[in-house]
Amino acid sequence: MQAIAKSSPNIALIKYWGKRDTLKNLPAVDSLSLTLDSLWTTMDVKFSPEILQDELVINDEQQDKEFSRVQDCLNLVAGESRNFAKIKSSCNFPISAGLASSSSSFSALVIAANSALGKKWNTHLFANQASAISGSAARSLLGGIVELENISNGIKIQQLSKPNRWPLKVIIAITDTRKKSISSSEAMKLSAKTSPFYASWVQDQVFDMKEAKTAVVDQDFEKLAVISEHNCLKMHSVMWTSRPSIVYWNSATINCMHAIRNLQKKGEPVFFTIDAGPQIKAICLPENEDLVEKRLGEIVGVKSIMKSDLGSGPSVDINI
Ligand code: 2P0
Repeated sequence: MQAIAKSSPNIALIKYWGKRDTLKNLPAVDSLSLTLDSLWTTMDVKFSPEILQDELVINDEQQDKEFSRVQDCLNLVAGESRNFAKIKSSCNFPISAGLASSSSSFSALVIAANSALGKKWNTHLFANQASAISGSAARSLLGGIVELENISNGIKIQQLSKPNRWPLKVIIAITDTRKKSISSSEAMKLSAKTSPFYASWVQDQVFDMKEAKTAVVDQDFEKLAVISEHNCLKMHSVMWTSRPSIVYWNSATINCMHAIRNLQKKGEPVFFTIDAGPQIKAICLPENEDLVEKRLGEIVGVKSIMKSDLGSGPSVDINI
């Protein structure tokens, strides 16, 4: 009744922002992402009748509150009359800081909980369970470049490109490791309710997805760069025009953007994306990885740099 799963966060190039059903946590738009490999979260889940209450330990620290989302996830996978569980998690990057920690955490939790119960891998089932808790988590169930599509009553994920087919590099400039001031979930609800641009954001996503998918199939870096930056800035425009406005950036975030734009002017194949936090993710080709890392590392306010290849997806270790 115990299993350990390891999963990596994913970085969306065509973003998920907004829900079409808040109760079922279904996304309003399709999305496309890169699964990383050097950032990871492990989840060790043990169900037992001898455990007297749910227990959650993250990076060796006991969590006494705010683990209702973890409990909701276990209830979804194992049913409300399940045994209590001991959950031990480790994460090698900052949590809740715009680095997609919920995607790696909840994908790993769904895999570990199902495996601890002896259930076999089922991509569609696991994706819908993960997505019900955290919309971005389903995409981390597959490696490489992944599409998340809305279907009636749920979602569907598929791998568009294996990690080695197009070996993109992701360089992350960390500008602030503090927890974000407003959760993505709350911020999305606010955007849907108050931004005058929300409806067109949802409508335009169909075109952006089509462009990005064509770029992936054709390995057209320039096309992927243009549509990804556009989609990212559009999502942040929806956030900025929410009331009250949601601004996750700081001055280093903007300076990193300018640095990347300057590299682009010199013909370097690199583009940026930014999620619900102040970190910049630069996507580039292997040959300009060192230059991008150097330029971002020089910017005042950049605290550290993390680098990743595309990953091959989660792994699991079962111990019943
Ligand atoms: C994404 N984000 O596509 C977008 C871009 C943040 C900005 O998916 O509300 O924390 O739990 O379903 O999983 C945030 O993801 O959101 C997110 P909920 P979650 O990556």
